[in-house]
Amino acid sequence: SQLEADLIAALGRDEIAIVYQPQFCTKTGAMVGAEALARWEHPTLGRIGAGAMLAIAERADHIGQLSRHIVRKGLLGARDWPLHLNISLNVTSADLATRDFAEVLADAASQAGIAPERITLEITEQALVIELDRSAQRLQALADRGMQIVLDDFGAGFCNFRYLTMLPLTGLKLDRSMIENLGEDSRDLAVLRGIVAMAQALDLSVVAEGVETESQRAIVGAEGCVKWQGFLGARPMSADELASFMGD
Ligand code: G
Ligand code: G
Ligand code: NA
Repeated sequence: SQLEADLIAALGRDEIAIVYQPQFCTKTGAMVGAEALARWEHPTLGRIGAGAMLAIAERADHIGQLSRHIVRKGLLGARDWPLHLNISLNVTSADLATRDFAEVLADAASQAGIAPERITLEITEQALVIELDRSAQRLQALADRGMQIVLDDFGAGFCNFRYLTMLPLTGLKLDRSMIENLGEDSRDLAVLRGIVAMAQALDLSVVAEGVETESQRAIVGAEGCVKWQGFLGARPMSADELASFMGD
């Protein structure tokens, strides 16, 4: 299709932009890192989000190439960050199916001068269902290099609790649907509490995403989430915008 051809051209023309959304420590309020999010600035259609872009790449059999591009660009854009800041990258099933993904990531990190310990990989359940054993092995190789591995969108989707013990995870990232009604619906608070207790028993740290209000921020902090991310703190922004955000 035209879109598939456009995407292949976009990789060469540098139309794939990476934006970064800051993450904050719930205890101190300090910025502790940012999540890299990819967007396609299509010359005529305008902005295409990561989900649609990845689906097009998958159809065109270019997902590996797109992922490598995003990982390299995302890490390079973080090369001048202060050393205490972490960078989160999103990982798909196609990435985990790629034999040399760990090398690609490690090479990109070393070129950007970013220690593996500063990298968090956010994996969605969708990324795992394909072949759980193989995904677990691939993630172990990345964990062995020192990267953090977080299960993304936790609490949405099918939520297979087996993943929690089968995978070399360091944390959970709560889906924003779990945060949305905190403060209004006491049942959501009960669910949050239960999940944080379970995570703590498993030695997993919990990140809350989609935090939009001060009340939500206060609750996730009080309930033991170590980091939060959301429009209350900052929207996703370009590397340049992030530099001035950090400078303020
Ligand atoms: O920012 P946006 O609304 O487009 O993000 C939608 C979803 O797409 C997010 O939940 C995120 O997990 C995913 N996503 C964003 N950027 C990337 C990326 O670079 N790679 C992958 N695999 N997923 C991404
Ligand atoms: O699941 P993941 O963390 O990859 O999702 C990131 C996506 O969530 C991005 O598209 C980002 O724009 C969006 N997002 C980030 N913070 C908020 C928020 O506070 N509210 C809403 N509605 N979306 C958010
Ligand atoms: Na994510």
